[in-house]
Amino acid sequence: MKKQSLLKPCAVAIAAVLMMPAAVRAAEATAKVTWSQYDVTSPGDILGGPAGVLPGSAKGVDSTATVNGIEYAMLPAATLGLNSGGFPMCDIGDLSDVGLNRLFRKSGYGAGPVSYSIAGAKPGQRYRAQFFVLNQSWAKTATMTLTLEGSASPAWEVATNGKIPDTGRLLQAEWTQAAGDTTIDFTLTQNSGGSGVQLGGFVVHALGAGGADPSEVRVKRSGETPAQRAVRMQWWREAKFGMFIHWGLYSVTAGEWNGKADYGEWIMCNCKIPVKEYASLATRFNPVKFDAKAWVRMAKDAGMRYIVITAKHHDGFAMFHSKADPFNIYDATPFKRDPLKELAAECQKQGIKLGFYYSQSQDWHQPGADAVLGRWDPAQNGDFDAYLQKVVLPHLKELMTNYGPVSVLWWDTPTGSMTPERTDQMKAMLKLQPGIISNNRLGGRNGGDTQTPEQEIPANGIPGKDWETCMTMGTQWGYNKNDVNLKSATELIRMLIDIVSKGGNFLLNVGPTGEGLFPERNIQRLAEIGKWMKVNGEAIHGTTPGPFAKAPAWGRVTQKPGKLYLHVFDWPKDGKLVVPGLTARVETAYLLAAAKGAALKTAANAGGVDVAVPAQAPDPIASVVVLEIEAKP
Ligand code: H79
Repeated sequence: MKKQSLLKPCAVAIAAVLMMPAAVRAAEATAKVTWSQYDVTSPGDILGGPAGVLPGSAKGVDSTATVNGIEYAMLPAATLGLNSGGFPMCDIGDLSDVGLNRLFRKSGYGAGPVSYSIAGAKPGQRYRAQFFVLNQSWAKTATMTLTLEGSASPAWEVATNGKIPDTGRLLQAEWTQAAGDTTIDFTLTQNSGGSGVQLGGFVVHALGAGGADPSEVRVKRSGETPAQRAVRMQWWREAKFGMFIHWGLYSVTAGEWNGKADYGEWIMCNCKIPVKEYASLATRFNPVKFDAKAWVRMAKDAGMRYIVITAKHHDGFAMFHSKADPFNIYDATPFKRDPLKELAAECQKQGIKLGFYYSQSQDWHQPGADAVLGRWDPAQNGDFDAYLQKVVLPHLKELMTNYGPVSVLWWDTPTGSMTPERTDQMKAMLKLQPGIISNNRLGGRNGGDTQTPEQEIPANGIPGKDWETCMTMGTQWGYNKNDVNLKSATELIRMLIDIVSKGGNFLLNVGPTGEGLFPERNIQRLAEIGKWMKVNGEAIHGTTPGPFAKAPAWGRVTQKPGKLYLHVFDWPKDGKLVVPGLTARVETAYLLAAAKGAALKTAANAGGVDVAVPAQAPDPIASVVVLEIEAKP
């Protein structure tokens, strides 16, 4: 095989700062993987293309990034088979998707890993995967390890061994594809610490002998294309606002156990209630006041476009009629109804999407499942795989089969038991619902479709990702009669606006009672939100973040093509709403709350645009001023 001069000699000389021996996974077929770092001095270095062919020329370039003052070109979405200088070079997909992702969030569920899978690899072929460090300035610790792990045979695993490469450094791994293996799967993980690094420029090169036919070594990205993904995500991206419902056996306790208060849906664990004793709550669970039609109506009237309900929370109690296990609302309670069936039918009827929350790892009832704070009852001991086969997979199959269209699968609390072998089996069940959207909490090496900040709104959103803040009105998810200090409707509406202005969705929780009712305090807030949404929903649904890098002092901005929506929290006392930095020509301005004819005067100046507004805010919560602007050429 011809040695590739992928990097300029000088770069190679400066390079090889770290030559890391491959930490190869034991007991599997091994491939020698070299892992090295180089200084990057030109775009050609990054992408390996011969100078002047790619990506230095504009041909096929669809995005750029600047690192240390050098502009780098990113390969376009199309697979490239380029035969030059002896090796074809192939890109693994749309780099606007995979190339400039911020891979790791500072903490919590959003923190990596990111997986790639490539089909059509050639056994015996030598491959090289490359990426570069776009920005590590917010990686707070120098001991973070990045691991690039190949799941296909031969198994390989390379790590930076605690040293984070500097911004602008190129990292690469090389291996020979094993006999009979036509896929390349790899996963990049941040192992510990740090607040994140941004990586870019992923490419996989098939290294061939001189004159190799590119068609023979073409590497194609497998699975969904970014365009297909955009179609699948469309309803969710437009919906912006959904209802989370936490309802289960815990609701019967109303948050109290033996006089101890305040435990919501975690009461079984927090009070270490023995499995049998907790299960006996089922005899008292008879929520005859449950009314699917009313619940769906309340969500819709609040301006919500989807509902995600707990099919099974950590307590292991299935809120649907399962043939797989009797610990469910149909078989174990006097209720003898399947609320998820009723909800599914109502959601269909009223035209709102339905999704299921499912606690896949943690289950305090089933033997062998995990309990993140430790087991407290010997009845919980057992084998995880038995739990997986007997409970999780049958449950998922039922949920994906018996309830019509299921729009969301909301996993939670992934544990160390979420190995690729297990999560692959769970994910396979989702294939029964082709359009389904699943979150990033399955675990293993599954990134998921959506990021899930819990009880928080990321300061700057999560750029480049689909994300959804889930939040309670009070402090807990499951019904707790003592959880009475709720956010006000004003706070909740402003949070919704804030989230949407940053590109996210808001999944707002309701915890119904053991009788099947929404608590009055939740109903009241939903109604107030609905009142605001009825007037202003246009400024929420189907919008994207406003064009300004910084939110204006008076509120937030969302937009649709040709329209800016100014959500004003602090109404100007002098009747002049200043929109700093707006350069587009304003054609019309009006209050969303007023008849469309009532135009507001606008004046453009060097600093932006001033809008003359009435002295009184039309809505003390948030008044929306619409600016119809000239369409961008
Ligand atoms: O379903 C909701 C939560 O029950 C679930 N995710 C949302 C959507 C969740 N499970 N675990 N966690 C969130 C994080 C763990 C929180 C805990 Fe605790 C802190 C467990 C024990 C201490 C909160 C406080 C729950 C019990 C006491």
